[in-house]
Amino acid sequence: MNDARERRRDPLGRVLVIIPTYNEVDNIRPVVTRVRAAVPEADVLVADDNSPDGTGKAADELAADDERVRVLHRQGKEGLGAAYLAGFHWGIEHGYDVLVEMDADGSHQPEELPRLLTALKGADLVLGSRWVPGGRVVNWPRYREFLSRGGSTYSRFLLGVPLRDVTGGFRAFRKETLLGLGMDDVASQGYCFQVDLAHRAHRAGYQVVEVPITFVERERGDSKMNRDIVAEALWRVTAWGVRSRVNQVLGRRHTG
Ligand SMILES: Nc1nc2c(ncn2[C@@H]2O[C@H](COP(=O)(O)OP(=O)(O)OP(=O)(O)O)[C@@H](O)[C@H]2O)c(=O)[nH]1
Ligand SMILES: [Mg+2]
Repeated sequence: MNDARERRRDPLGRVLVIIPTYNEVDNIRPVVTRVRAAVPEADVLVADDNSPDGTGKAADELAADDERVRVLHRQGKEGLGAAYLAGFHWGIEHGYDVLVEMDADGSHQPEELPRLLTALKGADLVLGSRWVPGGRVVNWPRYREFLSRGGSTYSRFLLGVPLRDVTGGFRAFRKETLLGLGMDDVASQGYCFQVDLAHRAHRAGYQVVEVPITFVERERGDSKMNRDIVAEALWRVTAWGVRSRVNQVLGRRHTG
């Protein structure tokens, strides 16, 4: 990957922090304010799925006061993955070089963004990671930690991805990484979306680096995580893993 090595010497360029929202009216203002303070050189895109609680309107008010804040209004709830894909396309079309994923619910600390971005200078994709030394979770019930650690371990072994936190959603991508991993047929739901992106980036030979983060359980609003999202992740990861093992045995390249 000579191109990638060349690129890594360059400055990062324009950074867009994408925040998908569905019913985060009490969270959106504090999180956007914290992002703007932590990385004043970055722009923010709120990708709202027409939240019934008025999050989109609250985001518009923030955008009216700050030209570095933009809002992508989507028609209805289509899931986190679809909102991110729309945000990635918007960012690439508008000339951004780095696309950051971040939740609106306060679980991801904007103050940790500079560390993610510094790590991206030497990588193609940076994952904020709860499960590397130095990473931690605050106020998470035991079962959530079990589910998250278990999901990452299961994916690591089944997919052969040497990463500790593959389900997390606090990440920084170089534009070239997103373009190179074939994001349009990425599995678009919940955890699967994150697992699929990390798996594809690793498989395509990109350098993926994990940076420890402190993940804080949301204090306001409702989680959108549900049994269907977990079940989908489980069966999809299993299907990808089995397929890639079969292809290995048959000596074929795994194509997706
Ligand atoms: N645009 C959009 N955003 C969504 C959708 N579902 C979730 N989100 C946002 O994605 C982020 C993560 O969602 P959460 O509900 O916190 O899900 P989670 O972090 O997996 O679950 P918890 O750990 O329980 O909070 C939040 O900013 C949500 O508002 C959706 O369908 N559309
Ligand atoms: Mg959350």
